[in-house]
Amino acid sequence: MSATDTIVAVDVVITSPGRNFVTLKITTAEGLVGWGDATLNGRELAVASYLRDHVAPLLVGRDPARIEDTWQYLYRGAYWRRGPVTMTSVGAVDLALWDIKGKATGQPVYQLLGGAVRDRILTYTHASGRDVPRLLDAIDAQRARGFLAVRAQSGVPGLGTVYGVSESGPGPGSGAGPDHARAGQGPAGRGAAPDVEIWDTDAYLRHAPEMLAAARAHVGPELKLLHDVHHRLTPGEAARLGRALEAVNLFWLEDVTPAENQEVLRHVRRHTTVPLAIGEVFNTVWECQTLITEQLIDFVRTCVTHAGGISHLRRIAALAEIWQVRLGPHGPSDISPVAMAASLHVGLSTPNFAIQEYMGYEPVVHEVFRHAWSYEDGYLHPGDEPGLGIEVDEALAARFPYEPAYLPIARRQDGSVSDW
Ligand code: KDG
Ligand code: MG
Repeated sequence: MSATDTIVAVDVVITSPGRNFVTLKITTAEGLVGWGDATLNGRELAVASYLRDHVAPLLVGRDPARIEDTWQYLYRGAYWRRGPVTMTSVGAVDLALWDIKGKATGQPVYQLLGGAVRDRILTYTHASGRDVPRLLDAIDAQRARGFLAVRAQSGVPGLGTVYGVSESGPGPGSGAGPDHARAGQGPAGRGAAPDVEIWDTDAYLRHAPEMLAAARAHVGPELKLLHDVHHRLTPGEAARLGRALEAVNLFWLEDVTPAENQEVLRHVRRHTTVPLAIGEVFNTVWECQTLITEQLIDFVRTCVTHAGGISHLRRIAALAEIWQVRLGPHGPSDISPVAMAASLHVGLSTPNFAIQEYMGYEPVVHEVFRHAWSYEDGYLHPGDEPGLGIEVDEALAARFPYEPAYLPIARRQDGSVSDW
């Protein structure tokens, strides 16, 4: 890429190899191609339209080397800013431009971010079961794949399907090796409308401490155990749950409350020392500001795609570092391997990066998105290919057309809608 290279094409690739992914492709006059992930689970086409209709025309003719200026242009330059659709779009452009800069300089992106500060990145995966015995089997299956940290979720007695719990336990992917670890929760339900799940907080609060104590007794003291509440509790309920879980020695308890109200975490913090992780639905540093600067959380979970790309995740990391908050970015199977690559380049080069979520992908997803990143013995590494280290097989991607899909909705026993 010379000083005069320009962006000549901006394309959006939508593919659905088992689940929907939106991918941004930026091409330069000198033939460099950069890839960015723009997947927003259940709202995919909104991001695709934002990129195609409102961003692509602005990028053609711009200098691809000006990553920060382009970020400022798309974020500060826009009157309507923030929000998941906008920030996922900005994130996709940012990833693609870092990919181009890496390819132009022949360097993996982590080298451009200051170089490695660690040799490999600790990862956690998911284990779940309809009941506790099935959960314990699922945890064993993930330990057999080498994972050193596992998120444990189970069904709740008296309730039907519970979000984040795979009906089939570890599933047929078990034999495929850790790099093909099967998703612990399926794709967003395909169909014209979201599935409805019934939620009962009291039943969950009776069950969760028992379930996690059983998991700890089963695995012994060393395995890192995590648990995700998916924003379902009030601050009082969250504080009680945190206290009840202290003996389990969790690595983290995630998303205890809907965190629009960052201040409510003060109450939770006053009553429990359980480590807290929040942030996968946040899109900017401002949404984490109180949580970080008042040390109300231990881990910030912002995703490299949904929080404005590598450039913005690094700013969140820098603020968090001052306050001894560490990063544990979102990495479910509904962000693509392109986002996983970007998160790992940040992870290798960021001192306060603690752990990367890795749910795994179906084998066909690894074929559509060929990647230099790899998994081994509980750790991930971004690889040393120039840029993000991603090649997208566009012909294969074209064989899997988009299908409408939604995350489920939770209703309480009385029929009212529960918080996510
Ligand atoms: O699209 C939503 C999922 O990515 C999310 O619910 C998964 O909570 C999740 C997690 O921690 O991976
Ligand atoms: Mg979560």
